[in-house]
Amino acid sequence: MSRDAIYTSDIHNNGFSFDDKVASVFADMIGRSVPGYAQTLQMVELLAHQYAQQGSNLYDLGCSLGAATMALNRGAAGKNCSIIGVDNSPAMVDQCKETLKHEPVEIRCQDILDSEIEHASVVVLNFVLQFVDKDERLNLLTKVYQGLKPGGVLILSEKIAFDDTDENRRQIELHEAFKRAQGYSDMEISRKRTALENVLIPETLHAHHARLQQAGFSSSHTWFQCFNFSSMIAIK
Ligand code: GEK
Repeated sequence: MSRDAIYTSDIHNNGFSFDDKVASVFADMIGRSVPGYAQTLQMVELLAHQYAQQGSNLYDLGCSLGAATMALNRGAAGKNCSIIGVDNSPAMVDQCKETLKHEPVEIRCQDILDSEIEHASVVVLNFVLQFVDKDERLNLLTKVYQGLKPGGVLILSEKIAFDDTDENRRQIELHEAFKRAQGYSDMEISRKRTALENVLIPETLHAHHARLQQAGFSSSHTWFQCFNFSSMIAIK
């Protein structure tokens, strides 16, 4: 796995995009940046095992290099499901397709706002909705809801914000302490923070649960939180 050293230099000062450079170090980057990332993958596998319905479709929206796609594949083993990963970054999709070329999964290069969701029992948005324009988020969740079969689930993992300013600052400090403990320097942390401004827009857990309800989900709950990262499950 190549080590993420992108923000050790200041050449990446034009914001953040999922380009070749990011794709080539992505596995290391997300593992050292998102507290609990490995656990979300373990639980995607467990939740797929629990909720995948025989012969249905399972979607990993914003699949990057396919880590959650493969977790879905493992979890749904033996249920004759179709596993579909979707991402609109050509760099991510090229690398994902190459890595998973012998696996029984389909990887599509497509905007998740345009992708069809049908006959689904499990849909995953693992740290992806945060990159989608806020005005489009309800439409996307509504489409996911409509594409799910009764009893199907959405697993939604996000970086989150807090209404209380002090709490928000404390959680950001803890996240930055986590990144320092993972070997990122203060300079790298600060450059990445600037690059992600206006690109990654976190919302509160309350806002997420309210939107899930608005999209039609009969119930949703938070199953994981570590600092300002969280994962929810919503049931149709
Ligand atoms: C994982 N889920 O390893 N359409 C398609 N893809 C998109 C869109 C969009 N509109 N917006 C963003 N993406 C993965 C990690 S990373 C999270 C997901 C992170 C894609 C984008 O190209 C990138 O690959 C992914 O969403 C976000 O479990 O980098 O923090």
